[in-house]
Amino acid sequence: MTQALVVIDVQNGFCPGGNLAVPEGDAIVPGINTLMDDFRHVILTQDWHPAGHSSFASSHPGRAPYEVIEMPYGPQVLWPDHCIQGTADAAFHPDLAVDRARAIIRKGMNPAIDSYSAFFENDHETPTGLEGLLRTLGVTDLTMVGLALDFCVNFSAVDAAQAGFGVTVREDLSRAIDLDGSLAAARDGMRTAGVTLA
Ligand code: VGL
Ligand code: ZN
Repeated sequence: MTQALVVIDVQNGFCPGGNLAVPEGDAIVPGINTLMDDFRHVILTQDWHPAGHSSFASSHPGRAPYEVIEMPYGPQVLWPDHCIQGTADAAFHPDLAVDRARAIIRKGMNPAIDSYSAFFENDHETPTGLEGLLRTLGVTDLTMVGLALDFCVNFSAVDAAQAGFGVTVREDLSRAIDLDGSLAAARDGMRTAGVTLA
């Protein structure tokens, strides 16, 4: 068994003061830094949108953040503008031990498709390359932590389990947005996919 730690989107934009702040998003940083010492491979993901991204409510006249619209690839929650490439909002939390990371996977760069998962864009077809990286490294088992538990951590964990990795999500080192029951639905979906919630 070879393990990797995948740290999802621990960025200023998802921490208090950020454009899409997750309650207590910053509280998990010290624990994640400590956990990194237990892993040979540490991967970070970074939500990295071009300005005017199609997941932003501001790109859809008459729409407000947190409304849901139909996109060609399925329903899409509209978000406040967040994590725009090169901005402070998109930077990692300043205390995150980014130097420990073997690789940083950026996602959400295609203007037309959102990407919650670290493995595939929301069309569930376009890969980010993370699966190939992990397989090349011989990784079999993943521990996932980060933001937000009910969106990017959830989608990443389900995709990883479906790809055949053993997956554990550390809920104590993750925080949720919890939109209209999204946290409960995410927990159900992860359990159904065979993800261990710890
Ligand atoms: C995320 C919403 C939009 C996340 C990213 O990291 O969970 N959520 N973009
Ligand atoms: Zn995003």
